[in-house]
This record gives sequence, C-alpha cells and structure tokens, in this order.
Amino acid sequence: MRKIYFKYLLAVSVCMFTVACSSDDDNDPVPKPESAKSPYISKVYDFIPAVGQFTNELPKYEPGDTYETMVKKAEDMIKGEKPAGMISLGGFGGYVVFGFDHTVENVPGKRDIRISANAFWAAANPNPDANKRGGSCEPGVIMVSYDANANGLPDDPWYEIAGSEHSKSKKNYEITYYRPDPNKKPVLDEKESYATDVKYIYWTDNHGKSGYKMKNQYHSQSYYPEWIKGDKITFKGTLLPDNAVEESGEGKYWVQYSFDYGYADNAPNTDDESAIDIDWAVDENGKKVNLPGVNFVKVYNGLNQECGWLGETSTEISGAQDLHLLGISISTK
Ligand SMILES: [Ca+2]
Ligand SMILES: [Ca+2]
Ligand SMILES: [Ca+2]
Repeated sequence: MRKIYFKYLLAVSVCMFTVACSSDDDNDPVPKPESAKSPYISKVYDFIPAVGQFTNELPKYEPGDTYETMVKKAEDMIKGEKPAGMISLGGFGGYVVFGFDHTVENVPGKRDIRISANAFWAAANPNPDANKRGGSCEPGVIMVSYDANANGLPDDPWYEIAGSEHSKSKKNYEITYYRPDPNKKPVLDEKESYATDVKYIYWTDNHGKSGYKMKNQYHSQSYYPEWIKGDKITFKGTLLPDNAVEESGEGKYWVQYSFDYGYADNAPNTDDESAIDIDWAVDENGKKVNLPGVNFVKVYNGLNQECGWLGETSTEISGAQDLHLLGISISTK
C-alpha cells in the first residue's frame, strides 16, 4: 500500500512538472497509477498437484524439473490476460496458490473474482429427469488471503470460501498417496477394460479408508508428481460430497453435477457461478470474516472421486480475473 501511495505521489509530481514545462505539447505520456494494475493473475506462488491422469502433463514435467521450475511452468500457463493453457490439480488436495498485483476489492453486494477453468454442461444427459445443471464439473475449494502484513507474500491467514456444500463437507480431511513402484506388475480387471492397472497407486485417508487409483489407457505417463521427493505425499483440506452420477446405466455417461455456488471448475467461465464473493469467506470455525479485499487465492481439488473410464475428478484452472477492474458486475447470492 505504501509503495502504491509513493508511486502515486511520484506520478502527481511528474505530471505537475510536465504541465509546467511543456505548455504547448499535451501528447507527453502521463503516468496513470491505476492502469498499472492487472485484472489477471500476476504470479503463481505454489503448485503441487495430487495423483492424477493429467499430472506431469498439465503442465508438462520433463526430466530435471524441480519444484521451482514446475511452479514457474504453472505460472506461465495461467497468468495474464491470455493464459497459455491450463493446469490440472490432480486428485483430492492437489493445489495452486496465485496472486494479483494489487488487492482485489471486496465490493459489498457484488462478486469480486472469477476463476476460469474448463467446466462445461452436458450435451446429452441420458437422464430426462435431471433437475440440476451438470456436465464436466470438478469443484475445487477456494481459499482467499489478504496481504495483512503488506509484504507482497502469501504468509497471512487463509480463509475458506464457504460454497453451497459447506455444511455437507468433511473438514480436516487428509489423504496420503504412495509412490508406485515403477517395476510393479499391472493388475488388470476385465470389468474395467479401460484400465491398464486397477491397483496403480495406493492411498489411505484419516477416516480409515484406503484404495487404489487406477491407471487408464488414455494416459500412460506417471500419475504421481515426479518432481516431489519421498515415497508418499499427504494433502489436507475440506472434502466435498461426491457430485458424479453414471446416468446411462451402462457405465458410459458420467454426469458431474454442478454445486450451486462457491467453487472453481464447477460452472462454465461465462456463467455467474464461476465467480465468487469475498464476503463468503469464513474462518476455521465457520464464522464469517470481513475482508476488505484479497491479494492471494488458493484452489485445491475438493473431491476424492473416480468416474469409471473418465478417471478421477480433477480440478483444472486456466486463469482468474478481478471483476471490478474489468467493469463486470455480478450480484452476490
Ligand atoms: Ca464482494
Ligand atoms: Ca503477506
Ligand atoms: Ca475440469
């Protein structure tokens, strides 16, 4: 904030100097501090995807890559006005932390931030009685943070955006994925013909459950984040209820139903439900917090769900926008 004020003072004095010295030339560039703000993601601070069929692909892992180079690759994919692509967060808990170059204002009664992803509505839901919107909706839990100590770093308290499933979700859920032995013999199951290994990656959670993540024939690379050291990796967060239903009765057509509001990759980018109101932020006790705005956003996959041949449900992210700087007005709920 202090920096912005200084820049403003500087701009004002440059402007006064310009006016005083060039009375007949009004084409001189006049710095405008406001226009220096970008409505888009300016930086990715952290990125660790969980196990998933797009892990090591979105973004692409190459031998020699490290945590730092993968964070930079994620940033190159989603920053700016025209992001280069998309990142996948993998299974439950996989996350990204990004920020804006300013505080996104929490405007009363309005949504403030849109998070872009690749959600879309089903073209041909076989269930004629479906009364909810659905298609490819892979909800990520959104957390927000205000740069309270004004150091430009996401080292301040985080608050969860309480979306429509907040009261139905499991708080403090933890899942651990175990690195697969590259020499293990794949296990096949004729009932799941799309799978090239039905016991690919073992996982356990803190609710006494365990299982295996499958590998499918459509994605043959390693599904375990290759650059992460250690034989296992644990993710923590709020587990959302499953949202997918196989609607054909033949294992063919999975519909991932959209939650009403408050999640990423849960509604198309043109839909109001891809936008959130900072006022929905709550603390760890579920109590509403009143933030003036936010500088940083964290999104993690909130589901531990497999959909047959479609594979695991994994949140994707392809950008974010400060709606106010873009002049887009969307009412809150
Ligand atoms: Ca707001
Ligand atoms: Ca900070
Ligand atoms: Ca998606």
